[in-house]
Amino acid sequence: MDLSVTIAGIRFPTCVMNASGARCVTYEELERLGQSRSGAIVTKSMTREPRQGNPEPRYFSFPGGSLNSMGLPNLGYPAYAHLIPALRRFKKPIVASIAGFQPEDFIEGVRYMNEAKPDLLEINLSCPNIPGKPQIGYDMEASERLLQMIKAHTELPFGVKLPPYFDPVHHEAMAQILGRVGVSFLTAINSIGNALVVDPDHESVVIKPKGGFGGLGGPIIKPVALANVRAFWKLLGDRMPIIGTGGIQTGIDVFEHLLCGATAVQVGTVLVEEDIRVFDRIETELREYLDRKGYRSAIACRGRLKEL
Ligand code: RRO
Repeated sequence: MDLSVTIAGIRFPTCVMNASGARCVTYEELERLGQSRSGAIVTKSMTREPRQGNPEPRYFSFPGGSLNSMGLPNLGYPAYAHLIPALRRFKKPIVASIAGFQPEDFIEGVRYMNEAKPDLLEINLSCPNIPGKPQIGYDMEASERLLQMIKAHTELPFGVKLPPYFDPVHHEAMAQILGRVGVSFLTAINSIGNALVVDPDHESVVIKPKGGFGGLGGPIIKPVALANVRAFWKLLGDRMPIIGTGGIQTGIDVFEHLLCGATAVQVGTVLVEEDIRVFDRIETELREYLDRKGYRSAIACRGRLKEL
């Protein structure tokens, strides 16, 4: 069973990797991803300055999923630029996730990465948790301007991490932008922003930042994630690899993302909950399920979702 995939000319040994944010902030965490069965090492979204992130509690797990408002805790561009070369020894793709508060930040991050040479850049257009900073991906003009600027400043292949969209008009507008800019891949979806979980016993919100509003992840968001993967697949097809993320807990969940059109997938909430052994479990489950279905590779089922 071949679970390897290629995105923007980069070969991934398996199609299941960590989502940016999940156990990938520190050097130790990135090393552990290197040692694990993750198909890549994806960094936490990085910013110009190191950040502690938002006040705690800022992550809450509940039966349906997770709510987070981490607030971009990360080591900063220079630190990641310094440690990325040491991660090459794991012989799997390194994906650097770039964030920023203004376009110039992203350009600065790209400059650092031009030196550090990760395999791919994932431009985060969708962090929902910075007070007063809307998700760039919901502003089509700002997204295109930013991506064109990035294109002009790097030779590295780069993709975008998108927020969930809930109307076909927005999928179409973003697909056109991605085609015009010529990005190498898209990752869909980031957490569903500004959700609220209530603790009825304590008559309280469950996380501290932003009055309790945060990004929703985990099984509860899988249908929204699948819909976004499918919508972009139908618009872009073979022209743009899609990394599906949202609600993956099992090998069958991976299969569903692949059927909708994903080339690879990322796991966030389940990686936080289960730690890096989750990659072994999901890989085994995916192999068994594909085998039972008569598929010989992960890529063979891509996009093959039947419509009625
Ligand atoms: O750090 C965060 O609060 C965070 C980010 Br940058 C993101 O892109 N998505 C998310 O759910 N949390």
